[in-house]
Amino acid sequence: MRKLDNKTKVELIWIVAVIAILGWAAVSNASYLHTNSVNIANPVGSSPEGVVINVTGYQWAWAFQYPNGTISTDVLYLNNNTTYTLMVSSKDVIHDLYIPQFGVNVYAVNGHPNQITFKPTKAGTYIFECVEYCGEYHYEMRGTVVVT
Ligand SMILES: [Cu+2]
Repeated sequence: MRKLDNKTKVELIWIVAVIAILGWAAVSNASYLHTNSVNIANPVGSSPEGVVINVTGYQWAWAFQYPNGTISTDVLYLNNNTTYTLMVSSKDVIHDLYIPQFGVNVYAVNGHPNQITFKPTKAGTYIFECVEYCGEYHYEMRGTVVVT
């Protein structure tokens, strides 16, 4: 058998390393997509799952209305291991509610509510923000999600 020279060895190491990195990326991406695949916003209409929270974006804050009628502003209170459906709408211009921890990203459009379903599985405090530029104080449309 022919002995490999050093150049060929280095090349083989590079090839194996690149395949390993791409393989790892493919597997982690596939598992992320698998766990978040149901997390897609839809127009309101299909029957909502779990606890329904009405979310209203307006210049420049978010209001969350819970089933008992209470409203919180800029803090979203959730219970761990509970399924929620957010009914997201806007009072004025287009906003976009983004909660990266739960894979939630849903447009808030006046007259066209969208819904999204998700389930927090870890207690903690997370962030949310508006990711659609919506005017002068757009940066104020951020807050916390408190999961207990
Ligand atoms: Cu906004």
